[in-house]
Amino acid sequence: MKAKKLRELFRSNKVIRVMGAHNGLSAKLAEQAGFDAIWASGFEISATYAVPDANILTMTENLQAAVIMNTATSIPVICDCDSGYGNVNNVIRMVKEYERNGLAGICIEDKQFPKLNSFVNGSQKLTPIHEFVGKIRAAKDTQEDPDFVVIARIEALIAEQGMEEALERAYAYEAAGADAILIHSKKKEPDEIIEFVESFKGSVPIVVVPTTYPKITVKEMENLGIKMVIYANHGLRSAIKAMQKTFAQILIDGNTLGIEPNISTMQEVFELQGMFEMRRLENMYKAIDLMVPLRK
Ligand code: SPV
Ligand code: MG
Repeated sequence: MKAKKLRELFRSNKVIRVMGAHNGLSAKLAEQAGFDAIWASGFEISATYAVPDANILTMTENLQAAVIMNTATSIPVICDCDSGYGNVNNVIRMVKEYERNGLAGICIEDKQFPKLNSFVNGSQKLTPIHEFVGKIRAAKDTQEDPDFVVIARIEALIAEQGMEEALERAYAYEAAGADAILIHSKKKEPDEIIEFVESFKGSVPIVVVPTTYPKITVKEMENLGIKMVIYANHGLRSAIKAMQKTFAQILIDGNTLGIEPNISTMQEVFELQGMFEMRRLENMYKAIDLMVPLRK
C-alpha cells in the first residue's frame, strides 16, 4: 500500500519532498510537517546508535528502524540500504525482507561493502558497473509487488570519477531497470548536479540529496526536472544541537526552570506518542465491557 503511494508521488507533477528520519518520533514529525515521504537514513540510524555510518549496523538493525518509522506514519518510507549489505545474494534477501515488511522502496548505492559515508574523505571505493547492474537486476527480479521502488544511487561524483563515469552509470542503471537514479554530490554548489541533470538524456526520474549545496530551492529543482529531493539528516542535526544546548544549560543553571520555555511540554509528547488516543480507546472498551452480560 505504501509502495502504491510512492508510485503515485512519482506520477504526480511535483517535486517529491522527502525528510530523513531514524525512529518513529522523527518520522512522525516529518509527516506532520507535511513531507511526502520519509528517508530511513543510514547516517541517522547509525548516529542514534552512536556508531559510524560505515556498515557497522546490520541489515536487520536498519530494517527494524525502518519498520518502526513505517508503523508510526502513513506516508511511504524509502530505505537507505547502503550498498545492499554485500553482494547480489545479500541484495536478494534484502529486497524480500524489506518488501515483506511493507516498506515502499529501497535505495542502494554503487559503493563497495563496507561503505563509508559519502562525506568522509578517502576510501570511497566504487563497485564495478557490471556488478552493480547485477544488483539492480536482482532487486527488480526479486520484488513481487510491481509498485515496490528500487532507487540506484550513483557515487561516481563523490568518488571523484568524473561526469562521464556518472552518466555512463546512470544509463546502465536505467537500462537495468532502476525506478529512479540518485545522483550524489559533495560540492558546495549545485553546479555538477545541474550539469548531470542537463546532460542526462535518459527518462528515469532523478533524485538529489542537497546536503552540501543547501542554497538550491525546490523551485530550481522543479525547473531542472529533478523529481525527488531528500533532506537526509536535518532532523537529527537539529535535535543534536537542541539537546546539547539544553543539557549544558541545566548544568549551568543548577535547575531546569530556564530551559522550560524552550522544550516541548509533556502534553506535546503525550500527543505525539498517542497517549490521548490510547486513553480514548481504553474508555471506549471499558464502556462496552459493561454492556456485555456477565457469564454465569
Ligand atoms: C544517509 O542519509 O545515510 C545518506 C545520505 O546516505 S548521505 O549521508 O549524504 O550519504
Ligand atoms: Mg546512507
